[in-house]
Amino acid sequence: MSLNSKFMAMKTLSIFTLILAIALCFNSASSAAQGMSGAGTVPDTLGRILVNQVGYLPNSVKIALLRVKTLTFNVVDINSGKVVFTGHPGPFKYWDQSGDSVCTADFSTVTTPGKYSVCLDNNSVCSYSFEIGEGVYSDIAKASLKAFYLNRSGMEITKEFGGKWARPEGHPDTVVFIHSSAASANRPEGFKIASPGGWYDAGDYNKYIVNSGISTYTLLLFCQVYPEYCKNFKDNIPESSNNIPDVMDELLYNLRWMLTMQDTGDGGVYHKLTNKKFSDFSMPDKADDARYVVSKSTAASLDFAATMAMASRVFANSETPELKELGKTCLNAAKKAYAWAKSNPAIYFKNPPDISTGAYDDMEVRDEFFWAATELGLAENNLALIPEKELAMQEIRVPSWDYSGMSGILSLSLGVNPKAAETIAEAQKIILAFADKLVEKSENSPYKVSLDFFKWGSNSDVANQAIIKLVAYKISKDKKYLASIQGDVDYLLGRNATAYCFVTGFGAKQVLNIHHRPSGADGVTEPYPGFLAGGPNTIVLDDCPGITRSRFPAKSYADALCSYSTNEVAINWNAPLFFLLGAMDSFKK
Ligand code: 9MR
Repeated sequence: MSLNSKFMAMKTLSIFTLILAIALCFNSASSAAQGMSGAGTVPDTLGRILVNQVGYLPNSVKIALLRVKTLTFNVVDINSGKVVFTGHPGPFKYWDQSGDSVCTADFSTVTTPGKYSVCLDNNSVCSYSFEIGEGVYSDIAKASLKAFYLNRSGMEITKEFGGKWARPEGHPDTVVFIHSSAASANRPEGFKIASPGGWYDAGDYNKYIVNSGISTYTLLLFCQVYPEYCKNFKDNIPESSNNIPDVMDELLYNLRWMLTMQDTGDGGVYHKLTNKKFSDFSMPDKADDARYVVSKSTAASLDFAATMAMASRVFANSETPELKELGKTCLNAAKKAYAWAKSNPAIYFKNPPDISTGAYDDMEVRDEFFWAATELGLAENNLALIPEKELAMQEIRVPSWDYSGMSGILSLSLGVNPKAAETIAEAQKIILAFADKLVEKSENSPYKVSLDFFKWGSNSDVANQAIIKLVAYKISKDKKYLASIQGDVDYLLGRNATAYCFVTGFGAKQVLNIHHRPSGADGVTEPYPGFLAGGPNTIVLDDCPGITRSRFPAKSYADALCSYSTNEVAINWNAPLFFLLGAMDSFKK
């Protein structure tokens, strides 16, 4: 399908969805209005009522946002049409990030499982519907992990596991050239290596160690924090029938690729495996430009070392002999990569002149050194490596591909080592204080979120903030974190200034046009499901000629294929999404 016809299809779908949404809203609202005298019903197409469009666990805090002033609001049971709750909104508050004012509509006391809407004006205007129930996050948690399977390189996505998104294998990467920037005595320029497997990074078809590191680590952390949930969790992937949990199987697909990115000669790790330039919007099997490994770097080697050391720790606790064995390989690889970084402490990656794909260029690696040393120290029980003094030097902000300090602190805070008790206690103190600050921010925020700064991939910051609170909850068992975590879920699933549910395939106001090559080229109208769109920001305002985005960061988003700065998807965004949704799904109540 050409790009033009794809756009037309998207447009048609958008119009269709709008009509459907109107019809649904009329239906729900008119059934809601049953038994109420003469209420005419107007669907809330203007986003006057912002709700989490997927749903809530029965005992969770449930807050919608209203963009209109009203004395009361109702919660209507869609099946019976009855008003089950009438409440009074909180004060109207202006948010400088969205440029508008909202008030809260708290209906937490509604706990009976069912399908509901929040309605105003004698139920003449109703929100998108949502569910209350113990299983509300099951499907979306599965989809958010399944997205990694759908983004696997070097593997056919079959109908059995990929449904309508089945596609031939792309990028086998069995022949990859050593780029001049990566040449060494044992592997000169043009030398061929095999580096198969792994996930495509994002909407492009390249594979980057720095970003793979944090994404794989986040899934490993999930396995560490929620082992029981992982044991029973299945998302229907080819490996689902083996004796390894699916989350672990999924991350193994990428981890095994990462291992191939190490030069076994000197232990250094290539920064990325890539085409020379971004390919056009073709399917993976049609995008067959030559592939190169480019330049070893300090950041890639340290991220690799940290992730491999973490993997060895998680695998050591596994019941599978195969994983225990792999853990030893990972630990050896980690030590070699760390040693390489120690001898090459300032090899900062920069794209060579003939390469123009993503850079993931990080000029500050103190945090990566801290993270790698911490993971190795924890994995080897080597207290001398755990950098006590460096701990206090780390910045207090969420993990991201270019900031690993918080990943080290998270790992330490969950560490079990009586001899390192003081350092672990210090890390826990940092996590709890950070989480408290995030909670305070969400309590004071008109939109009830901790996010107050919109970077590229802002939605992933929301999910990463939730990870801090979830780990704080794990450490302290203090329920005070739960409302704020729910606020993060609500934000991502529709209670935000754009009113979009940001996870593809879910919600009523759906993201349809992600900047994702297979979704743009496959001829299937719906995008690949389970992906988190990058989200609003004002960093690049001109990626879509003809589309003028809001100057307010929280609204500066375009559901358009061209909007690589707001509507791309990426593995380091889906990993915290899965962490958050999987955690919520594990709570059940
Ligand atoms: O997520 C990255 C963001 O923080 C950077 O500002 C941006 C520009 O360098 O790049 C983002 O990462 C992209 C990567 O370079 C290539 N694959 C797609 C990634 C998501 O947009």
